Amino acid sequence: MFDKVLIANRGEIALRIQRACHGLGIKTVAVHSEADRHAQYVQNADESLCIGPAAPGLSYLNQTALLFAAKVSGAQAIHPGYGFLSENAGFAERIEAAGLTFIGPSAACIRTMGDKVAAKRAMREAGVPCVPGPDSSMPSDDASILAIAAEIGYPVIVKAAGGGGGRGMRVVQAEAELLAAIGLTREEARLAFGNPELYIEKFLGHPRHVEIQVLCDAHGHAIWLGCRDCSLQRRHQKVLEEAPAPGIDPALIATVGERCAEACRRIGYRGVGTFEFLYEDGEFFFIEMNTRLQVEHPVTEMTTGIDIVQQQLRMARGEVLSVRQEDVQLNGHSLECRINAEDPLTFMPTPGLIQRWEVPGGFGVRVDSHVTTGYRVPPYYDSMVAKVITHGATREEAMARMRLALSEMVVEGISTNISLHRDILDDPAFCEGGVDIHHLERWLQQRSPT
Ligand code: MV4
Repeated sequence: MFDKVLIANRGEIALRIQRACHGLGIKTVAVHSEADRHAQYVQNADESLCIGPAAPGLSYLNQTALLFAAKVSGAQAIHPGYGFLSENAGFAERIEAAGLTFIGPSAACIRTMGDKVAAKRAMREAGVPCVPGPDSSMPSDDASILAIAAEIGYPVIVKAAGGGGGRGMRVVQAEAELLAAIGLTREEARLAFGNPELYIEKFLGHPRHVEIQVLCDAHGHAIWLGCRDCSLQRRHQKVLEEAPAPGIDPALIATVGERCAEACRRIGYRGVGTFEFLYEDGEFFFIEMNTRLQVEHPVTEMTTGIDIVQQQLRMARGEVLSVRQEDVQLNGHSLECRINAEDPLTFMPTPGLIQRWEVPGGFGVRVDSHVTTGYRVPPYYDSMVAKVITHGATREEAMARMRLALSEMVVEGISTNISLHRDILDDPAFCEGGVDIHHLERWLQQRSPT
């Protein structure tokens, strides 16, 4: 049990976690870099500590500083948020070794899911449908490699076991290119991840990115909380997410969701997790599991009525899951627009002073943001400044509320991508629903040829 949590993150998610803690009567310790000293959520925490200079490596990624801050403040648990140290198994181990609680799954589960080959093997064994290809790392002899790829059938994709999130992968169209592609990807993987291990899969040409949220306690109970569609992305950065994924048979989602929950029971997973799938031609194919809270968790909250961060804290405190699968009612539709401090055409970050900040409101509208008028967006971190989330009985209603919400939002002093979101909500293909992972980049190219 813990009654004081150190929040090892910044920005909107630090505020989101702080609110969930306060709602449960848990005290909070905000840690911040020198650049975030004046943020509102730092002032509103029960205690705050500066952990280092602006550079993330010296502050939010500084494990020793974070553990020291927990010790001096008396926090008994650490919430890592997303990004930074949230999927670092070594950090989870150090926290547990210090006698504190890491708010997340066990270090062993984080490590398994960090190794994409081990993750796929575990999920296939548990009955989760995976992308065709062996669940073992690539052999070293050329003849075996060529045989594996021929068996899968071209095109194939070569991925680094230590990669994920779009890093360390290469598509191979034909046999003649395979061995060179493997050589290049192996060297990149060795440099980037310190792990040259690769694997090979069937390449899917036009999939959607659909993910399933799970919630598990430490007593063998696991439930799934519907799905999200995160296909609208640019350079592996999600732009707009929604729940549920439009046009997919709910019975199929339920079947896959139940497999995910069963896999969690099997491996003794605890806390929140996300199963990432590619969805193509009516089928789900598992690619990766994320062991952290995700940016887009609010669309699942809006459609299930479940406070995922509160549940995450309760699971970490050792409570028995109070929600049964049959209690989970998927209700209506939700959209999330990620508002970034960036140029809407060039996507270059636009840090600086926010001179005016007016956020939308009303029925079915939620804004998760740490920003206020007078806030200065620092140049050192991710450029997301707000998430605008809407809910409606139908997808059309959620979209109409989003158009209205975006029309009410006023940001002066810096550029944002609000106009991009407005344009996306006018795109007939997006309005139709079910666009693939390449749609946004294709659409951006057509609207402003470069
Ligand atoms: C793939 C794929 C096609 N076929 N795997 C990119 C991020 C990483 N999580 C996995 N990724 C992909 N894996 C197979 N077998 C296409 C992608 C991909 C992608 C996936 C999800 C969201 C956006 C994407 C953009 C480009 C490529």
